[in-house]
Amino acid sequence: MSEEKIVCLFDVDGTLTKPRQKIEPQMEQFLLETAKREKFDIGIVSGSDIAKVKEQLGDDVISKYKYVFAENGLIAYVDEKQLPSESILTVLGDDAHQELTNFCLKYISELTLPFKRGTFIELRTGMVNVSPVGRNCTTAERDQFAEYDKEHHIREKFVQALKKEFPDLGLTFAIGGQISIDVFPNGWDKTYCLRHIDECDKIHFFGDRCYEGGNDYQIYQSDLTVGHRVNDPADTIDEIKVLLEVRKEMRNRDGALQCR
Ligand code: M1P
Repeated sequence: MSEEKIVCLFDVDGTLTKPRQKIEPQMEQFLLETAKREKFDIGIVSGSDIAKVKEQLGDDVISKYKYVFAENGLIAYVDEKQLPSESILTVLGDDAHQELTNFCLKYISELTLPFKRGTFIELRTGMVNVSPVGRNCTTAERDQFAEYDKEHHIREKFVQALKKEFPDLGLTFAIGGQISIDVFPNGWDKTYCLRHIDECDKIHFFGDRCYEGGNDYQIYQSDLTVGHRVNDPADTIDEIKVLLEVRKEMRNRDGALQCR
């Protein structure tokens, strides 16, 4: 009986790294060595753009892993080759994009937070990233805003307002990281990247924001994946070990059945 071909697909922030931090060398070593030993392919899927993925996983990320998907897979590399991408602007159009931008800027201008930093809106290839506090936060400021947001639900309220204002644009508003909201066309969530994965028996997805409204929700729930919800990078390692243990038991059981 041939070995089941699996792909392990990992979210980045909160799954392989602390939010917006670099991957720990032990984590990277564990991933690469385990995948080689156990013969599975690794995929990375992030809501962030490719520049941020490189900052966190290394400039050579594309040569380290078979699949690297930034912006939910709108920017995709398979075996180091970049695939064609689509732009949110072609789907949304300039008028709707401007309405969205104006609404967000107005909404943010009426918010009083403990502090604000610059870059409130970032237009990427496949999404618009909106941050009420501003993307120019230091790490300490991010953590501070994240705590404030937990208490005051700034982003949740913002998402409700966006859904109310733009019910017909076919957009999804997802809370991905610590300080921002990702806005993208319906269906351009992380399940988008699955179309780029070669035929295999199972895709195991590991992510931390798997609850409704989180940016791992759709791919975690998808029938095309086996979802693993994790709390942090250490938990990801534990989940991989459990998965491999179950695989080993199944292999042994199948082997024993064949010998009968
Ligand atoms: O974790 C993925 C998210 O990472 C960043 O989120 P934040 O800056 O809010 O922590 C962003 O790049 C976001 O788009 C992405 O989904």
